Amino acid sequence: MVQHTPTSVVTIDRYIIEQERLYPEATGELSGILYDVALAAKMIANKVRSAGLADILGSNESQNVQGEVQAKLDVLSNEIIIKAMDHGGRLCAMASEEEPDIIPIPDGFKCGKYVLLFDPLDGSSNIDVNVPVGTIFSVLRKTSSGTRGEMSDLLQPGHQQVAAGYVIYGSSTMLVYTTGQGAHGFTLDPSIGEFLLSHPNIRIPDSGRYLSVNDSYEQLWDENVKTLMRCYRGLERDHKALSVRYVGSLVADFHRNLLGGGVFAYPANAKRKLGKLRLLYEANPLAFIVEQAGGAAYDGTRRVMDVQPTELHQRTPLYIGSKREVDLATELLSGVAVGVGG
Ligand code: AHM
Ligand code: MG
Repeated sequence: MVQHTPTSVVTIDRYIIEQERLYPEATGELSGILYDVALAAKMIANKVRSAGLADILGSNESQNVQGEVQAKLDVLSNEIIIKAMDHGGRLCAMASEEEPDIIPIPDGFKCGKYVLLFDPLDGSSNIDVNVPVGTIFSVLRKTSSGTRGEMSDLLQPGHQQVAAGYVIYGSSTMLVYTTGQGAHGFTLDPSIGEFLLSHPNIRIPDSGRYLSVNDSYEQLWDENVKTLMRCYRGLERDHKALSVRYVGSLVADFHRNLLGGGVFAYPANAKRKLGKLRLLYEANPLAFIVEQAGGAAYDGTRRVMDVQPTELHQRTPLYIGSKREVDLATELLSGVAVGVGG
């Protein structure tokens, strides 16, 4: 890995090229995908920033595949990403949280050797109240033999990801990505329209400071989950009491815990047997990032990135963040001790 100090000015384009040069066999296709994602992120950031001015707040009449009302910015962000990515010749298919089926590369455009999965605007129910939202993406290598991408290319376990990342549209816009060589963060300098390296080689603290969970579901949790949450709150096992912080916007909750240490949990509950979050668009990409930063992600029975997906919009319970906190979840929910819990 090329080392940079936080004071050297490094654009995301330069950083991606430097990483690519470490692999003489690289064709540049993956780098091209990352450039295009960064461009789409800048376009979405611009829309999010001007949302209150441009009369694009509020919800559209259509519903997405999960039957949730789509905010207008969801639809716009979805279109921006598809248009930024479908003609580059590097992808053979895409899938989006906002689309029911596989998104093919239009006829006439070259198909490449990767697929892209994305949640164009996560947490969009928060847009109207000015809370940070985000984009999450995952890149996998095509495994099928034809030219066009197939469902099997999209339904791969998370450990097969070649790149993943997220963009947070907050007080500043940040893009964090990994290609398996650490997790690196870039902050958008709006005056020059460039993502600049601001957080090289992010490391999540081993133990947590924050607990992010929507405990209005507590009555619906099973006893093991309730015990885990009591530990996180310092009420059992002499566990340090974590501070509760819950935005309800996954990227914002995850980002804070990644930098400050902590755990985000969206457990299964009696009404949502698989939780709420999507394995392919949300859990897997963030799991790749967190593991690269020294943390962990667990689904209540196994490592998130080991789950073999069976459908595009599959949901999963999620415990993600600092290693010790996620190890404790693993121990209490599966009964197998994997680390020091207290
Ligand atoms: P979305 O993809 O429809 O925006 O839903 C996902 C969001 C996450 O950002 C957040 O962590 C979660 O839903 C919050 O759910 P809840 O309101 O049940 O706590
Ligand atoms: Mg989402």
